[in-house]
Amino acid sequence: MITLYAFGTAFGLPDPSPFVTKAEVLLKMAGLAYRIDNTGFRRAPKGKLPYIDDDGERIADSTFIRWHLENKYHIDFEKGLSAEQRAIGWAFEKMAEDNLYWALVDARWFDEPNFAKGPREFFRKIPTPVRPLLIAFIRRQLKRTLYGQGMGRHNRAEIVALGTRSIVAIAEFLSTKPFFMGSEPTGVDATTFAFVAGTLCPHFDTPLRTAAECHNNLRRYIGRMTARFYPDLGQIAGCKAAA
Ligand SMILES: N[C@@H](CCC(=O)N[C@@H](CS)C(=O)NCC(=O)O)C(=O)O
Repeated sequence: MITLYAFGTAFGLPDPSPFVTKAEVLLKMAGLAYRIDNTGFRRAPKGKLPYIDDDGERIADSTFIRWHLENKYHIDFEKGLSAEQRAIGWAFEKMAEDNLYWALVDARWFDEPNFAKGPREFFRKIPTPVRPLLIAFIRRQLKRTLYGQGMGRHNRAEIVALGTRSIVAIAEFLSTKPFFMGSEPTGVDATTFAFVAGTLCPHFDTPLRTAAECHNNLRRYIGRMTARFYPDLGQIAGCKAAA
């Protein structure tokens, strides 16, 4: 049995981490049995979630998890796609993971009202005397990471402009198709679903969310993906498959 190490459902999302959601959707697409464990962060091989344990073998990082599933279980997440579509899928995935993601981090962790009702909650089990110190330490570290990555060198308006451009690109490529590459979901949908759902999350008030809400096709897409892969979750951000 595969164990997926995750943070756990939060803010109306399957997981606050889009990378964890991506990995879970891939497991669902593969039709493999798995269980979720929300207690593995401290033992994460690369210090991040997600990772999986597959019969004693630990694989960290959502892309390596995908490649592991493809290799070990002979799953083709891109069945029927042309080489051109596969290349486009990879580019969109990395745009979401390495660019849009950091705009989401900025909106959730460094906008004070969003931080107060969002990530601050992750620390609620930490004893009161050390909690503010730990929160300040983690935020300082994350700020440094954001700066090192590059996104943190921009002002808020510039960050929003970059994130919005990614949302528009996803919406325009999706266009009227039911799923990202056509009539059926493929591997790239695990990523685009996870990051668009995270952007639309109504728990956070962000200009990026407002930008995403303008695209009805994105809302229907999230509704469609949720109905297919998380039927028990109801709706994410009130998105219906047909609206
Ligand atoms: N490249 C990784 C990124 C995973 C990632 O950034 N996870 C974040 C949550 S969204 C994390 O665990 N951060 C904890 C930390 O950096 O301390 C993947 O694809 O899995």
